[in-house]
Amino acid sequence: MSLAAEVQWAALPPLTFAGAGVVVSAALEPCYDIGGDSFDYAVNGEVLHTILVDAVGHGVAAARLAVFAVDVYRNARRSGLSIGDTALSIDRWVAEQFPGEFATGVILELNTRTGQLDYVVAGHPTPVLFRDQRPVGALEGPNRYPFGLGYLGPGTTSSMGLENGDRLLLFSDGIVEARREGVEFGTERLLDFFGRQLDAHLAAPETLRRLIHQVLDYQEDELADDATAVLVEWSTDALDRLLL
Ligand SMILES: [Mn+2]
Repeated sequence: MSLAAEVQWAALPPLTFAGAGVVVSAALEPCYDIGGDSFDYAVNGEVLHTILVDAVGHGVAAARLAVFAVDVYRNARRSGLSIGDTALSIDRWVAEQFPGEFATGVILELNTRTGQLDYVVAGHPTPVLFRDQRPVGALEGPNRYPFGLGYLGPGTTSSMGLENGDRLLLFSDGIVEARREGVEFGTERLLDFFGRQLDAHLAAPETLRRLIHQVLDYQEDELADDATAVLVEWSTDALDRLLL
């Protein structure tokens, strides 16, 4: 394992968590020299907190920046900061500690009792909502500046209400920008593939495993960037489905 991979993997939580009403599962396929993707989640009472970040650059520097961004996130979360203030905190700390660098990311909070979803998208591919196995579309709301440039202001949070059975797919650009002969894997291919897997009623970790293999196959096992996907399922029988 490379040093960059040590830095990256030591910071990751268990890849799947299932609780009452919610399943969160992630798959991270690093490229050869580590592209700087990372993620984290926690469930506090009835609220699921999740982040996915993608640091600029490659190697140890990118892994350190990604892990640092997640550290700031954890600290903010444990301090009880709102999601908007958490985004500001990451922005400011990354600007201070890694001047001239940045990380894109998505932060979300889901109330697993009511389905209330709050989120911030910071220069990152916008998560896609699936309802009844079909993509409804990308989450609405502004896509803000990445973390670390010092441009994030107040009012960065968007909100919506999920319906029972909804699934959210977070992903890094390494998934959609995987290339074969100059042609990107692309969002359309991602949504089509994902919808078909959801239709097969697979558990979240198996769905993600198949997605990563699809991306690897597409690029003939030579990723140019980390490919990461995080799936959040909100439903009353999410846990039952995982255990089937
Ligand atoms: Mn990337």
